[in-house]
Amino acid sequence: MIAAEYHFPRGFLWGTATAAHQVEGQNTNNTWAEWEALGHTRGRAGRACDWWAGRWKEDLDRATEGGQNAHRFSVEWSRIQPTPDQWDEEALDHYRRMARGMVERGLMPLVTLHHFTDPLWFAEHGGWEATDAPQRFARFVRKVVSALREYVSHWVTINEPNIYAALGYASGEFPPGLQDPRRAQRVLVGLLRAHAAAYHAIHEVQPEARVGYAWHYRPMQAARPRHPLDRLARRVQYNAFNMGFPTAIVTGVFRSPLGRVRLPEARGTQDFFGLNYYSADVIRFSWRRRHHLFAQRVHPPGSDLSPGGMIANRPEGLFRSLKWASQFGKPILITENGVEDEADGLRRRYLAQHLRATWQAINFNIPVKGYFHWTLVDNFEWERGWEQRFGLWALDTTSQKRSKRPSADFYAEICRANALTSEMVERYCPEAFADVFPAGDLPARIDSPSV
Ligand code: IFM
Repeated sequence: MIAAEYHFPRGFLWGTATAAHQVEGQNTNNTWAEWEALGHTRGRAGRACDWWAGRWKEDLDRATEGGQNAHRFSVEWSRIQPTPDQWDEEALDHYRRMARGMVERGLMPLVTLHHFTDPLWFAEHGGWEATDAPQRFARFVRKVVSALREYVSHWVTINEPNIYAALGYASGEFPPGLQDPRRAQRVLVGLLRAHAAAYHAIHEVQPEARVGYAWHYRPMQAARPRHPLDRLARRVQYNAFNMGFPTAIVTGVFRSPLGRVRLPEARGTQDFFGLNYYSADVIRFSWRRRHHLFAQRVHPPGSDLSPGGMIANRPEGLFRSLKWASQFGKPILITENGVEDEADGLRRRYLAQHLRATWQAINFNIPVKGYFHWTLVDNFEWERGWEQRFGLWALDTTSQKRSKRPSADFYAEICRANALTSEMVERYCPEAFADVFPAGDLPARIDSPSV
């Protein structure tokens, strides 16, 4: 018997999110293939989930059977434009077939145009620091949108520009492996210009399109709330990581600790807000962290941590993130949320708690229109290689066999019911029941009145 339920609005989008390089396999012509070959990652993408060879079909069948009605995926620039003067129509056809395959399966496609990988020729030409990078990206975007517009109306221009710039140019874990905050800021400005150029290009080709970018937001607190250096480090880190890019999209001015850049072409280039939320941070000042603006990020004390220790399960952080995102006045899509958890011991309660936070936000009139879980099947996790498993389905990379984790069934029930119920939580993650359905807020059981 259902005692209580959190019901989502009609038409809510339920999906999973993937990215080309993480699932396709056989990518050889981009910066990540090169980075892996140089030995900077724990293992290589290899065949990944074998989507390029056609396994996207069976995985999308899994998504549909799992009650989902949307899917976020990305196209690989280096396949579509292998050299500056060459378009690979076969590759474009592949993505057309995929987008059509989604529509036929009842999944609304949400397409990301850039998700961390750059074609080698583009990187050799100066990457996002080159003055003509926005035009080059817009040319590619025009080509893709013209090819897919029959099936796709929602576009994410760039995934997590802040992660791309911070990890590639400040901490050095992503290619090109630099530790230069000044260049990280320059890259972020390049990505802003590219986003703006892509936004305008998409609307030229498809005026009715809905366009956004996917932003990785981290709520942050000072480790010692009264300590002036912790507070300063937190403020600098918060503004640099969370605020510069989204604010510039509203004002047309990018402000960073290193200066101010005017970008009038970026103003108003957003039809929805794409939010990627995983975890929250506590910030401590550290003299040793010059490349990180003197900030040491740690998990909030006492957090429920993922097995690899990367993610702190802080669902209230999602509520705060949604509240923060609502200031931009646009519909919000949760474009990513999930946890690395091979044994599936944490994922079910993480999911229940984060969906409760989402429901709460909706009830505060925050316009959340969809939720895309990261991810459908275990995929290649960048510098962490195959060590982290984010999938609702587990993947054996040798045999390509998929095995369903209990979370896949849980998520399927939620998607089908368009609701999270107390009965589901009791079955899938009883340890989180009191948190997800607090006795003080709702009766644990409401008995039907006898008639
Ligand atoms: O796998 C990544 C994804 O590519 C971008 N956002 C975070 C995910 C989990 O690490």
